Amino acid sequence: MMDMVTFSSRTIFYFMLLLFNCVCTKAEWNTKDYMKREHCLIKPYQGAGMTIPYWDFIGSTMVTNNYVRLTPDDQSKRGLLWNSVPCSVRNWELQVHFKVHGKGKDLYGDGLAIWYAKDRMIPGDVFGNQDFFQGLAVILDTYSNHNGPHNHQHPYVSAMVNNGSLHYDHDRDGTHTQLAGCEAKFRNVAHDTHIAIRYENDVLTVSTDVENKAAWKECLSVKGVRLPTGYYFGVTAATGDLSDTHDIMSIKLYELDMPENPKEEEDRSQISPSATFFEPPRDHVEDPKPSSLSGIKIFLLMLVGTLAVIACVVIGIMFYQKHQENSRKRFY
Ligand SMILES: *[C@@H]1O[C@H](CO)[C@@H](O)[C@H](O)[C@H]1NC(C)=O
Ligand SMILES: [Ca+2]
Repeated sequence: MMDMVTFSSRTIFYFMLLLFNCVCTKAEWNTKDYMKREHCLIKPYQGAGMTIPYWDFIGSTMVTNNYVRLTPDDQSKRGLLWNSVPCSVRNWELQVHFKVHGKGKDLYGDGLAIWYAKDRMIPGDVFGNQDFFQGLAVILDTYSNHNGPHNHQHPYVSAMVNNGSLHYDHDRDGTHTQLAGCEAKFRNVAHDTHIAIRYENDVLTVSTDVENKAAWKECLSVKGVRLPTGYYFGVTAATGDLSDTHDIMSIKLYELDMPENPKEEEDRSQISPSATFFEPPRDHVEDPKPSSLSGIKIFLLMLVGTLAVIACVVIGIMFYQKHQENSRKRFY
């Protein structure tokens, strides 16, 4: 009798496991990578009551049957959605199915951000999350705060790595501190929009699928990115004077193939997030430094002037001597 009970509950457990895996990996073509259920947000979201297994949410975040709404299309909202299980996977790919839409035709904002960060559930000014964060942010910025001339359009996707010392500067749309970025027209489109963040062997690659082509398009790829293990995944969004609806349909984390030599792998649990390569600021033209620039110019002008004077004097002396010789010859 006991054996029967154990057997059947185990069967149900395995059947459920199979079912989850099927639902999760259905659309995946790379069978070597597998999904980590504990970092996954998939339909149906709700567990018992208003909770989502493995996820916490605060602020304006609202859970429905078909999406998790981080912010409605109303002013001054912040919505946070954070995974409650730290990620021990070293190489991973996070795929987020999202939707940004609203009534605004020309004015809308502010956008959303996808996080792999040390601290979770702390509201703040960086698209709903705290500033001076530790970890990685992939920012989907829909509103251009910068007043000066632009090198890029919005919506704009960018990546930022922070060890807690950097401030996200909205006035420059974060271009000071970004690793790289790209334009992506993901807002108010009728089709599905996806973003993939791949972190493999210290290479961070962000791709989008927002053009209804069912294919990933590379947005940015940066090597030399060091992220610790044990951080949390999260998604946050914010509205200000301008607003938009920011929805999350699904979040899926895939563990990627282990590196060839796992024995040489260093322990990443204690390192500080860092990036070797930063993009030079895009739309921030350095203010000219008149003193030092004209100083160099004056120095060069004086140098050229002095050389010209010396040359003239030398030529003049030579000419004079030649003339004197000629005069002397003429006299004799
Ligand atoms: C944090 O990053 C800044 C600049 O990116 C660097 O100057 C500083 O040394 C870093 N601090 C730590 C503890 O890694
Ligand atoms: Ca902005």
